[in-house]
Amino acid sequence: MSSKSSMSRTSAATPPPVGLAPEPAAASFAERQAAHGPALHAHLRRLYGTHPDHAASVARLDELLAASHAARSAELQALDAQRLQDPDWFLSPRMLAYSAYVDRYGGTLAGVAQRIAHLRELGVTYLHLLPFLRARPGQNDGGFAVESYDEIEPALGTLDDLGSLTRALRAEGISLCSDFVLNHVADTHDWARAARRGDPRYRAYFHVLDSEADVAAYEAGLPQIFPLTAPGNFTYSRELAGWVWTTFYPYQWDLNYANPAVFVDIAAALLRLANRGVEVFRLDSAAFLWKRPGTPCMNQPEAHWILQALRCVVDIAAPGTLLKAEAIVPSRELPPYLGLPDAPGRECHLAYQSSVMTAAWVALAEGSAELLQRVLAETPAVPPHTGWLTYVRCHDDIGWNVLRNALPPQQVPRLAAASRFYAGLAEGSFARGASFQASDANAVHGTNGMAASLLGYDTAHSDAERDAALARLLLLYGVALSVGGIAMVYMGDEFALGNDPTPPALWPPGADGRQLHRPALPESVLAQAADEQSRAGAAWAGLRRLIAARRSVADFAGNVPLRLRASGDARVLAFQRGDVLCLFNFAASDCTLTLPAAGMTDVVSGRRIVGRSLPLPGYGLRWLRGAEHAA
Ligand code: OTU
Repeated sequence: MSSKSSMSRTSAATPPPVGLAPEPAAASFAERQAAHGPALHAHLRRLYGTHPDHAASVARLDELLAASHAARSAELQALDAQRLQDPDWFLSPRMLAYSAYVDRYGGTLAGVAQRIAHLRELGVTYLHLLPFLRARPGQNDGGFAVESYDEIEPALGTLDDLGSLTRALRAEGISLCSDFVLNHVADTHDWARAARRGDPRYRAYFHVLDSEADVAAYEAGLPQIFPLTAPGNFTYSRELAGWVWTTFYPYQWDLNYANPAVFVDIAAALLRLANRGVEVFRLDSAAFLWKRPGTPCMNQPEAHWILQALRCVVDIAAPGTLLKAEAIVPSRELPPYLGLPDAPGRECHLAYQSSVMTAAWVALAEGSAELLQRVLAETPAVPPHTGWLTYVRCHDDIGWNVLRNALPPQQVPRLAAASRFYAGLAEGSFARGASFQASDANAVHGTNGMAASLLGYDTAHSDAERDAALARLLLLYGVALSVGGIAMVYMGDEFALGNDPTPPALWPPGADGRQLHRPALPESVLAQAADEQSRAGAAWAGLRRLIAARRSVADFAGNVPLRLRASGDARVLAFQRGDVLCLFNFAASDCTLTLPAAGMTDVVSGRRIVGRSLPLPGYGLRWLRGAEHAA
């Protein structure tokens, strides 16, 4: 990647803050410790300074960092050195993420390795595999109830398989991203078992409330993540004679990060996985790490300090490693996960851009770019050496509530309308999704469904309708690929794979509505890729054309700022990245735009546009070079 001009523009605009660690550079362990140790110790002091175990846990952590660095393979240390020289390596427009469940994609970890050719053809450089560590038997929230951070789920393979897979991926230039479920453990994890046995040391790993009055006091301020399938945030345990904090399912016990031993044990678990070759950690439920009475117990300052401390940990002991925040939170709360104003860029390297993703779905339901444009206008530029993870769909529902505060109160019903639209309940809806955790059709919670099913593939009965569904799929992926950051393809979307056809009665035990968008990707679908006449082949070809074009545009690097442009048409979103003007028509109807300059070049087709008038078909997108001359 060579976007020198844009990179210098970014760093010129954002001078490094005073008093923080210097810009990373290839450094020895001792130098890294000298650079990041003071910040790490400062974070631990403000989190745990008054805790009786503070000094001992700092000493334990320092030892752990040295031991972990010493145990790191030569290959991984070489990778660390390379990345320290190029801290923007992951912001290149060549980066492309792919997210899949191991069993749904390749059956096992070894099976995933068999599909590397497919990843290579798509252009993937970052593979996010959903939880593959040993999970609680029976119900386990798709693996998000982890029983051991040091074992692989037996049905998926072994630690050796993980090692082989990471090496095979690395040889192809693909980084493995693993979920790191750090907010909670399974109720069958050794720590939870010890707590239940009455060991006070491990009881202190969890939040155990003594009285129903305490529970009620907390509940008053708390949101409910699964109000229908797991109401409330606490679960009574007879063995503990108290109420355990369980934000998600009752078998997912929230860890108590007010206890420094929890922080050190979690940091140790993360470093062991990093030394096994995991290059990126998806920090699950990062917003929930700190509890404070009278608040929603999300996005608390201490949660950010914990993440900043973890960042110091990887910067010292495994500096080639990336941290990605999974914080599905209101737009305003999201930017701090890339660094608070007093420490820009010193938290996670990446964060899910859930506001833009959700607003793009609203835009499509409304046939208007208005809300998406507003969200983009309110999104600050990312700090140096950080970027967004941009996406269309993932393994979770589309959670409408992240946009609640982006709308004036009287306009919140727009979210309910979008939810109804994608559940196929609105007049003229092409979607076949389902509402998630909503008690009635007007409630605003989430929407489930594969992109293809939400975008009209299941309701298309003519070629024109099938073309429209494909255009919508490419429109949303076009936004994710050009808005800035690492774009992620959710498994199956590259083939316009629809909802899981398995009847709910046959879903895994305890599966909730999100199972709808967790289908398997059979070999037969991959085999259709070459046939552009097929549904799978047409999506594959269209998406690969966009991905290839994106790769050729240096201005699509994650550190090139986005500038909104007025399109002159409410249906059309317009923004500029460097020299490239990006246009997206969210309505079914065609329109004609006036371009800022004559002679612009279409990045995808390579064609030159004659004059300044551009017809943009319904659901059409254009990436046009030559905007800088006009600016
Ligand atoms: C995360 O998600 C995971 O992505 C979910 O798959 C897990 O169920 C959950 O944590 C518990 O581990 O709020 O910010 O669909 O958006 O549960 C974290 C709801 C989360 C998810 C929500 C979520």
